[in-house]
Amino acid sequence: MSEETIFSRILRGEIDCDEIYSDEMCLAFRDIQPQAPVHILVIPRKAIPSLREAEIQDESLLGHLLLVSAKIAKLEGLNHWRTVINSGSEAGQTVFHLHIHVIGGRKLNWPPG
Ligand code: DGP
Repeated sequence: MSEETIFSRILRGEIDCDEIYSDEMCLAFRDIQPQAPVHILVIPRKAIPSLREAEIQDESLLGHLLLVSAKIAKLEGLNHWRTVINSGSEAGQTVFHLHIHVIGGRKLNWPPG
């Protein structure tokens, strides 16, 4: 059982978002605190708290999220980008509804902080 998050409220339309893409499995919208010129979040409609809680039955959903991430990056005109999934607060996760960050539009350094 996962806890209610701000992303559940966005999925229900209770909080506005700058929507980029939507289908039966996921929603994508611009991050409210962008870290780069393009910063989009791809979230499943299913409320999985983080990748730690993902299970084998989520396999096709996780693949779908990655493919949607790449489709969106290309639609945004990106030739290179970074996809990030933070798992756990020490890794930088603040919203406990699994999400993929799609970040691009500038040079991205490695290693990350
Ligand atoms: P993370 O730190 O990996 O859990 O990423 C959560 C991201 O969610 C963070 O970059 C900010 C973004 N965020 C938090 N609340 C909202 C919101 O209400 N709307 C939008 N568009 N983004 C949000």
